[in-house]
Amino acid sequence: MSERAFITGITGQDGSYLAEYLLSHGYEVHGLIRKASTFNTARIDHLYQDPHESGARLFLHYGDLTDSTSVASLLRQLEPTQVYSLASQSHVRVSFEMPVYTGIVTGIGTAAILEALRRSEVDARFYNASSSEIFGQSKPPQNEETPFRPRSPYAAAKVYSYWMTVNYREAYGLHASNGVLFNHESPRRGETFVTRKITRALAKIRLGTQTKVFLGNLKAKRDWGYAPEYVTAMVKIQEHPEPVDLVLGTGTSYSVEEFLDFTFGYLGMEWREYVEIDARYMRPAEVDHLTADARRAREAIGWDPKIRAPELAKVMVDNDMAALGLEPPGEGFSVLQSNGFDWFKEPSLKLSGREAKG
Ligand code: NAP
Ligand code: G4F
Repeated sequence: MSERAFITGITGQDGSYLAEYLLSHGYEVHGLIRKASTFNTARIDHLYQDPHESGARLFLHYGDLTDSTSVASLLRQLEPTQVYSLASQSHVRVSFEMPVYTGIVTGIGTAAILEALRRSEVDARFYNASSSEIFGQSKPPQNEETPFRPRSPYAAAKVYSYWMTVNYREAYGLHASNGVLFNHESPRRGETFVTRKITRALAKIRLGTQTKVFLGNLKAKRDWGYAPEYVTAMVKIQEHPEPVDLVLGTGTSYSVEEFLDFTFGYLGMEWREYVEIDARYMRPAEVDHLTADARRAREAIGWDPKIRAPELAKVMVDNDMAALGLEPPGEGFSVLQSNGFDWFKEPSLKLSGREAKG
């Protein structure tokens, strides 16, 4: 039988790249989507297949992580061979505003899937989208032995989902793995995460429809990689004979300030003329420095990401400029081409007029 994947969070950045990757590798893909009053499928519309047509391999199902019965009945009905648990309230700053909701979706939501899987007795492998945020203030570089010191409701919920994944493996023998992913970005990144907020603002400043961008802490350092490379690691983890918990990142890190240098500098501009600090974007507790030590992943699954933040910045600026009909310098597109990223397509992104506030 060919592989049948069930993805929660298919409408998100990672879910969309993962669906695209799996479809291009012959999988049947089922995705959980939320009912919204407007369409929330922009990232996967280019993958849409009419389910009435024979040969369709992408199917979308309504559900919500806060309704565990919807997830449980889907798992029983679909009998997937692989489950990717990617859905989450994934914004760290927002988790301070909505700590309980974040716990319910990002923490308990994972437990609900694991429990549904156990009860259904469906023989599926399980992947949990864990996060480098679980390391919090633990000293970099962080690896599989680094203590967890979560600094936000989001991170605390991710610690819970990490240990529930381990627990279901140990207690019930599930092939359940954690991918502890460091920050990964792309042209499909949500508009309120700092990299995309910057590249989107820069494109609008070039167009003349925005004059400033308001940001928070510019000193924090992150290990920023390119999202399509990370979804291939998720699949490799599922294919690993034994369940594993692996740290995934580039091993390089830069400050937000340096990311501003890469993006504005790419267009020959000085970011200090356009950036203002707004205390609203500071966090009650910050994670100062994340850098992955991903040696174990390299050995276990042969994962070795190619794109680092300086190139990633160009990829994202090129895409956000093109989305506004501007002529980008194109160095980012060349980086992708020369690294063989031809298996995914960017949906035709249109930037909305609203400034990203997150
Ligand atoms: P994202 O773009 O924010 O996508 C989140 C997805 O979860 C969306 O599809 C969203 O649906 C869905 N979702 C949210 N609440 C839901 C609910 N109550 N029920 C069902 N679906 C719900 O996140 P991402 O960047 O792709 O990240 C994927 C996963 O990896 C997340 O778990 C995130 O926390 C984790 N992670 C991300 C990174 C990173 O750097 N990107 C690093 C480490 C870990 P809507 O489209 O309807 O909102
Ligand atoms: O882009 P961010 O919001 O990402 P953050 O908090 O690192 O979380 C992301 O990566 C995690 C993996 O480590 C994921 F688990 C999580 O789901 C998410 O994808 O912020 C990055 C840094 C922070 O230090 C933040 O304080 O940028 C700083 N920052 C400065 N100004 C800002 C802003 N962040 C945002 N979102 N908006 C600002 O205006």
